[in-house]
Amino acid sequence: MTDLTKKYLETVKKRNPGEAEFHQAVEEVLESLEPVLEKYPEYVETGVVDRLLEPDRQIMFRVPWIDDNGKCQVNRGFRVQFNNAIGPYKGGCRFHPSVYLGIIKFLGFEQIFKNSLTTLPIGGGKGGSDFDPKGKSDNEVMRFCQSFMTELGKYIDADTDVPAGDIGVGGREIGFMFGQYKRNTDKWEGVLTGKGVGWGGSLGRTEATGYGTVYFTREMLKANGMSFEGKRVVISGSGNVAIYALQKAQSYGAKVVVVSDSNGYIIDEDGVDYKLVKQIKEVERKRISEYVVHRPNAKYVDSTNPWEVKCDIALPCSTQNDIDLPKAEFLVANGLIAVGEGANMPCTNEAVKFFLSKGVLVGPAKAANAGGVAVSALEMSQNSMRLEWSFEEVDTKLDSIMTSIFQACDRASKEFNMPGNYVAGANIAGFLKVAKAMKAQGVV
Ligand code: NDP
Ligand code: 2IT
Repeated sequence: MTDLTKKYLETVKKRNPGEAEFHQAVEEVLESLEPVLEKYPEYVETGVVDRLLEPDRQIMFRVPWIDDNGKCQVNRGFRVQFNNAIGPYKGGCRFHPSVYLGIIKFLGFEQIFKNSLTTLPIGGGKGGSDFDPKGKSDNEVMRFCQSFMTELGKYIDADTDVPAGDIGVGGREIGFMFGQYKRNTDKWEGVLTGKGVGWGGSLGRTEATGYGTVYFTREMLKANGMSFEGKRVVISGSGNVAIYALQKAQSYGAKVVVVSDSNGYIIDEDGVDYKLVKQIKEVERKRISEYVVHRPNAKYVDSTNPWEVKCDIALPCSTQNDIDLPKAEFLVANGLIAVGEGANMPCTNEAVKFFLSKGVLVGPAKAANAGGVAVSALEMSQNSMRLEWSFEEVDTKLDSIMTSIFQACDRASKEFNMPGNYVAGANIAGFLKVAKAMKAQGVV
């Protein structure tokens, strides 16, 4: 680590105590940028890096709501508007009990580079709450979302900041939040993405992150003379990203044998039944253990570590720090060839370094899962134009965006003498576009 990286990192740690995930995300990016800052010292001299490490604005607010027993509950809401050099703040909202400022900041920080990679004009932001939608009635979720939006709505609009979904926030939550925004402002505008089809949502947005992860991984494999065909795949998670990564990987001839949730995982050597997972998790909102009721040949394992099952390709699609060094070591010892990060920061920095040292291909989250936000940006375009594109049109655009993201990562990794290191390539390519814009716009 260079002295400059150490200095930036020390400042970040001092200024943001106790925010381990944010420190982790910053460290990974700064390490990748070392040769870039040597080549372009102007980004140090004009304070571009110092400014990138400090969010434009961090909003924290109380979210009071009444539960079904008539009792007042209080949660905490967040929106971090990190950087809008290349477009309005854009990024999802996460509702999960683990949410605190450090998680929202790591997500918002990564979103800057991810959004830059999409080639579309969107800045970086993220929001959420420590509210847990699990086990709540639809009415409770609605009252929570309305209260959350009544406060958040003061800081966003279609040209300023456009939230979307993430863990715990899907079509139902976006619907309730959009309704409340509209009621409070009297404006119909594309202030949220991931809306329902028929009222401003884009066809293909639901599938976009999972499909995009597989499109990126396909390109990465192809560039290294391989493909999904016949490969054994393990997926963590069984939510929005996991479901559509599962479907797309299978369509390319992969054999997906595992999906999981926060309680355990199922292993199905006949290949996981995508429609069944979709029905259990997306429609019925039940536990993945339910799967074996319908598929008696499959097995439910009461363990939160699906990475104890060997595979050729790992698609982590649940949450951050899902794969640590010991899990990475197990996977590599058992023949892993590639990782496609559907989730945000699903591998620890140590795990990523280990994978790269062993020649395992790593499709980093910022690049590999950018398909979701890319189609969100296409939804914004459709809303502005008052038009609706077909599923095929959106999917074709998504595929070509993911392919061009892979090419950008590949090019940057070669330009800075780290061929095949798509992690560094993504950080560098994502950074350069934002840095150039920030320098041109002066010290703001
Ligand atoms: P969902 O809420 O739809 O699904 C999340 C899945 O991960 C569920 O299976 C959930 O299990 C599991 N999970 C969540 N938290 C944990 C945890 N702490 N430990 C173990 N398992 C956990 O979320 P998404 O599919 O939308 O998001 C998954 C990942 O993808 C996240 O990292 C998100 O940031 C990232 N992402 C999402 C995008 C999107 O468009 N939705 C875009 C880009 C990235 P359970 O059902 O038990 O809660
Ligand atoms: O992490 C992500 O990119 C998302 N959760 C999607 C963001 C978006 O604005 O669609």
